[in-house]
Amino acid sequence: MNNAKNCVLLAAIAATAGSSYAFTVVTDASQMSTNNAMTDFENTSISSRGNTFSLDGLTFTSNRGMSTVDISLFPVNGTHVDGMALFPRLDGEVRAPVFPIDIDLATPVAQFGFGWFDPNFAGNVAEFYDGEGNLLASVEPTPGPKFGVHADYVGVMFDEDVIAQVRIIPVETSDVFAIDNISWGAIGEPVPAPGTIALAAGSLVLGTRRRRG
Ligand SMILES: [Ca+2]
Ligand SMILES: [Ca+2]
Repeated sequence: MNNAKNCVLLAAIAATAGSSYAFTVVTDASQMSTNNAMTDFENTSISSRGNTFSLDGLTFTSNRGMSTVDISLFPVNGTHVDGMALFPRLDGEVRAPVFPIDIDLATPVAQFGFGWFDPNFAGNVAEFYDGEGNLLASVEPTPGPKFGVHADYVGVMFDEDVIAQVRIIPVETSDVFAIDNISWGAIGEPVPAPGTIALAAGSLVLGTRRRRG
């Protein structure tokens, strides 16, 4: 089922060969680290959010405005998306036209994924950029039936904290969508390998014994 996504992965590596980092495409929230932060919009109300909206350390931007909406009455509710979600229209009406949503991270992260409500056309894409605006990865959701009976999960995992911005771009302004259950997390400083820790502990014991002797 992931052939399409894998093709996009390879294409992304080829297209950014000058600054490429290896990454894994994520297709379900269960693949993401349990240490990640989560923005699920459940603490928001149904409201217009303007062209720029900040929540949980994420800054969302969409040129035609956004709103937080309740999608719980749609059949797909509970699969990748749930309850309150972010919708790329200022008036909150779940209809076309819709426009891209950019998400800026306060500090770069290694993992980023989200539920994509109702992707219907091939060519929708989530683009992942580093802090200098270089495209790192490009992942398309799997299209499905219309009218809110379908959702997909789109994400990537890197070995380094390189993701600074994510652009969610509908291929057509008529492909109404929303985003929810955003998961992101940094790796931070590399963790020492277990062998290194054991060696350091052994040295400490040795040093203690010498002092006693
Ligand atoms: Ca939600
Ligand atoms: Ca749609």
